[in-house]
Amino acid sequence: MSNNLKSIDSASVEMIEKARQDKVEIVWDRWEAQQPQCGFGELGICCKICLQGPCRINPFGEPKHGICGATADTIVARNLLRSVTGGTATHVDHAYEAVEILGLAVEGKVPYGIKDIGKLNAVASKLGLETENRTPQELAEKIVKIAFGDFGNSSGNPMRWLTATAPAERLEVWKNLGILPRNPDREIRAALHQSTMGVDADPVNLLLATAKLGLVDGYAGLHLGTDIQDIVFGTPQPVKTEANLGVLKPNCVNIVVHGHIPFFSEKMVEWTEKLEEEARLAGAEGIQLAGMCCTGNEVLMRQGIPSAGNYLNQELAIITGAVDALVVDVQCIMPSLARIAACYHTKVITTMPIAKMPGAEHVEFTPHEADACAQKIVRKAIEAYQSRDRSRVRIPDYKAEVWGGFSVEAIVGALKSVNPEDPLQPLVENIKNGNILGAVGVVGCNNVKTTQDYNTVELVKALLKENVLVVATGCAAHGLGKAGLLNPEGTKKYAGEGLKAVLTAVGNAAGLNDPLPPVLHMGSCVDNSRIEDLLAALAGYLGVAMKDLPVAASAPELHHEKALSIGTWAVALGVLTHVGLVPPVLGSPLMTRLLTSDLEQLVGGKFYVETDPVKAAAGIAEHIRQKRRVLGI
Ligand code: BF8
Ligand code: SF4
Repeated sequence: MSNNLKSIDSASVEMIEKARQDKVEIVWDRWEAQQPQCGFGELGICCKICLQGPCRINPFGEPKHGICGATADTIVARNLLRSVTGGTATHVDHAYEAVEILGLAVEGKVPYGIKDIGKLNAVASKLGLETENRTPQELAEKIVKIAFGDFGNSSGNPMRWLTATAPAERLEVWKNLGILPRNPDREIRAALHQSTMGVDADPVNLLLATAKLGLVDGYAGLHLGTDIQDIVFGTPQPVKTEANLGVLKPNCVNIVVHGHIPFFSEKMVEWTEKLEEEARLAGAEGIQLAGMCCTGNEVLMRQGIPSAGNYLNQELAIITGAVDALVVDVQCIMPSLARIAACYHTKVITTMPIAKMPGAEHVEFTPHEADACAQKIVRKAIEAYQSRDRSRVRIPDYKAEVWGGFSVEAIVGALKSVNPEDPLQPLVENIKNGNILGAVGVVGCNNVKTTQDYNTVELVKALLKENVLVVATGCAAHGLGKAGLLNPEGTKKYAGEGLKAVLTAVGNAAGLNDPLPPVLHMGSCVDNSRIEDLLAALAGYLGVAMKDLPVAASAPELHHEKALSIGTWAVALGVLTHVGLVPPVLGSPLMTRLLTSDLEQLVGGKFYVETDPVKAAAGIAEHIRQKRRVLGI
């Protein structure tokens, strides 16, 4: 753990100490109990795909082969493909449910609608649909049909959502590599088949399959999910709110939503507002809803709901003693939550049929019963509030102002205040003249193996000093928010002179009387799709390929399989992708070389592994300078 510190977030540090006093075991204790972690696993050379295993390869001698004869290269490549397939499956399942709900909404069967006609038209146009003389319902129906068409595609042609979204230059690259995905479900199935015992032993072939799964994630997961969610809930526009555990209120019913599914959390926003009076009747001043992880980002972006923090904050929220209900849907939810909640009055409520937890209450959320379900949960929280033990409450007094809601549409909107006719011109001009060196998307998780938020915040501070514009999503965005990097003060404090001048000019032109934040919060991990849209717009404007832009991506504290699948997609887009922790691939020197070097010749992007955030920022800045030299700017 860098610096031997568990977190750079003062609220976390305070709650870690309270957990110790309350004698509650939390994630850092369990991490310690796991030391030393298995070296074979860390290197990716443990295989338990079949029951002859587990087999382990000795990187320094014998054995060199698993029982079936698999080499370290095969084992690492198979494991990586399986991880990326796992990550991809989460986003594709998420997006599929979004499509299902839009389909039901059009039929009037569920309490959702079409909120953003502009986005509906934009998505229809990109899919090549005629938008004139069609009602929103008709258009939505056609969009749903095309999405489901991808999931039922038996033709062998590539996914339509992908061909409609990705730039032509990329399609050509992927076609030549033979990695254009067809039906997302089929690709997930094929990848599990390909990587099971006794099928593919060729690491290069397995790596190409991994890249293909990255594309499935990008287009049948991220883009599909974002497009549909924007249609139903609206495309985010700039909002101001706050982040950190200090957003919890001592005299309010505190409800935290955690997970990834806005179809659920949006209903919670609606019903916490509608049932506020019931909370007052129960003796509270009102209801404070806060978000955590990516569903937190979804409601932050669209509704300005404050953030209670990121992945490593989830247990600490309960430790405050002030959370009445921690309501979870899917992904990144620690199975420890119910055990910890049992030491306090907090109700942990699971909502999804695929994500239950022993010791938690389960209130099944179905789109048809969405309103009744959200009401029931809010009432359970109000009930729990009445049994809160005030002697055990300590809400850390830390929170920072956060500006969010920077969809591409919102960024273009802000730039229009500088140049209404040609909004991208000021941005491109400032990239060309060097006021902005380049742009980096900082994304991904926390990981208990490294100090919470340290890699993310230090990397970003170093990039800002170099006049690199940063956009952020996921738990990285929460971390940057807590550290004060998502508000105008962050610009004044951390941005280099050129970047500061640009952000100030745009902020003033937009009538904000303040600079834009140095880091633009673009949303959840699914919203990484928005970053591609921004890159595609910039590349289109400059008339260059995306891989030639002075940009990079970074996941400084990744832990989830989803971060690997998103990272694979970013590399396939041609983007240099930094990871701040070493993925389990070093046991195969061949795979390590392919991922961190040779891939660049094939797709234009590659992985860059550097665990020191300041060195990583220097490496990324050098990469950006190199791209600028090639572009002649
Ligand atoms: O999808 S950043 S810890 S919450 S995986 Fe999970 Fe990682 Fe957070 Fe969101 Ni993304
Ligand atoms: Fe061992 Fe091969 Fe089975 Fe893996 S697939 S567990 S290497 S025998």
